Amino acid sequence: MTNISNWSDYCVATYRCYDAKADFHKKALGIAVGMTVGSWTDLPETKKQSMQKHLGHIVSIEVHEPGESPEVTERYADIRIAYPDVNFTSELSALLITIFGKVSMDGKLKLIDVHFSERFYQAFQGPKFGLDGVRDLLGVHDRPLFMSIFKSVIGHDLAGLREQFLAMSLGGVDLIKDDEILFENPLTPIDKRVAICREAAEEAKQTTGQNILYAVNLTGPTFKLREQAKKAIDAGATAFLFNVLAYGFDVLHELSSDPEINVPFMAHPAMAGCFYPSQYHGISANVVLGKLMRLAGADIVLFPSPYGSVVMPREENMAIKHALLTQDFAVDYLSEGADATNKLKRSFAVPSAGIHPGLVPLILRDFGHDVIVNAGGGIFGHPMGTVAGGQAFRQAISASQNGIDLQSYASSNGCAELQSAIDTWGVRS
Ligand code: 1AE
Repeated sequence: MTNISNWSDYCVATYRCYDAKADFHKKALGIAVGMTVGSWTDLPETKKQSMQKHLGHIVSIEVHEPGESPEVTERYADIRIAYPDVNFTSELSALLITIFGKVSMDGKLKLIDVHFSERFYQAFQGPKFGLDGVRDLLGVHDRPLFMSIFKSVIGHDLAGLREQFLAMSLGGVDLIKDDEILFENPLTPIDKRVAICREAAEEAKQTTGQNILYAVNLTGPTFKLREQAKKAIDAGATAFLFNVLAYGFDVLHELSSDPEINVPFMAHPAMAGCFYPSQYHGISANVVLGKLMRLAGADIVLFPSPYGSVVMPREENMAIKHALLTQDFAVDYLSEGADATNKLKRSFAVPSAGIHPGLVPLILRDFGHDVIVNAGGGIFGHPMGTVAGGQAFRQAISASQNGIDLQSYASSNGCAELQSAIDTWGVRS
């Protein structure tokens, strides 16, 4: 273990390493040296002095043996390595290659956390709008937000999309997002899609009085995304959906910090299954869908919930929520858990996939007031139609906010839409 006087010049990665027999100190040293100066012991003394500032350091190693508690069934160690800032530039790609490039392929090693140096952290503004900014744009502060997802989009024309948009809007949604599989296509190009949906949002507002943000899918060749974003903004775009993991965190960072792209970014988790689900490999959900998304500038982040059709363990969900809402980012935690000085705005959490009204009480129990309830099939699949599908969700949100169980609320308020949703999907507790 090294005694460094100024940890603020280092980014610290925490790894979980499983191995029945390994010498974890040797493993840690191999990472600290191998991912920085390459070799150390063989260097002459004069060279060691000049290389010292580039050397990675072991911060701590916590070894866990099977049987020490009921949860520990295999031998593992949590290893923290500090990487000197001087080795890499202020891009997330540079950081990730430094802390989890080659070693990501070397044994049962998972990156489970990262804390940033002050210099690295200061290079990022984080979400431009954040949770509070999104609420301000919508003018909704007194309840969880509600979002719906376009379904059946490929092969549909503009009139078809308009019809879907209008029905979702009349159901009482705050946000509507494109399906992430909708790319540029001759039937519904981005500028035309934005214009027609904006028109539908205005029409619905006459009835509901609600503002709506439409997160249009920003796609295309990487070097043309900026141009594409501006084209969409000129057509009236109010938010972007972005497949961050396919393009890279730095691409989101560049786009979200562009002063001319002044709308919120919604990060889709497509491909996240390549990173977090394995116990032994990859990058934890709190890092890949939490800290890195927020640092790169996502105002809103989607991820699977513990209750729907694509399931993520609750503990991992809560770790993402923590990463999106708190300031546990900077390396200062090593010296008494201090908060970072440059505070990032909070990002909205959106537990998603297979969500229906009967899951709303669980979502609000786990995520509280500052969450976006999001559904596609749970709206379009409602037996009374899409508008009723949205209304059932709004009723479920009101019931849960008031601490009333859904069945009692539906019965005592004559909510046929919620009742029908309960009859179809049930209520989970
Ligand atoms: C975790 C992403 C969820 C998503 O993008 C999506 O389209 C969900 O659709 P439903 O609600 O499962 O129909």
